[in-house]
Amino acid sequence: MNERTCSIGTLDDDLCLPRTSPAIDAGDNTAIPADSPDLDGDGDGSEIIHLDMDLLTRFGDMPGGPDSGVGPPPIVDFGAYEVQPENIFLPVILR
Ligand SMILES: [Ca+2]
Ligand SMILES: [Ca+2]
Ligand SMILES: [Ca+2]
Repeated sequence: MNERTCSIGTLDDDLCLPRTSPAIDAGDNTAIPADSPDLDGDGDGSEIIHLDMDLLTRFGDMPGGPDSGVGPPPIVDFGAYEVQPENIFLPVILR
């Protein structure tokens, strides 16, 4: 899996969030616009957009992280890209 390198502060940043960002799970679920361009191609342009700029889920939850946004979890992240649950770093414990 290609994982996006997330950094903020330089001109070549790609707007994704580092895993420590307070913007994760801090968006407003009620502010997601309608899927008028039908990004998911299901023929329904009246549903909310549930994909981010990478066409991955817009409603990912950072487990154990605060849900400081508006609405029930999973809460959208601020910005164009959602931190994806499968991309969340989990430490490996070796015996
Ligand atoms: Ca989220
Ligand atoms: Ca649609
Ligand atoms: Ca969370």
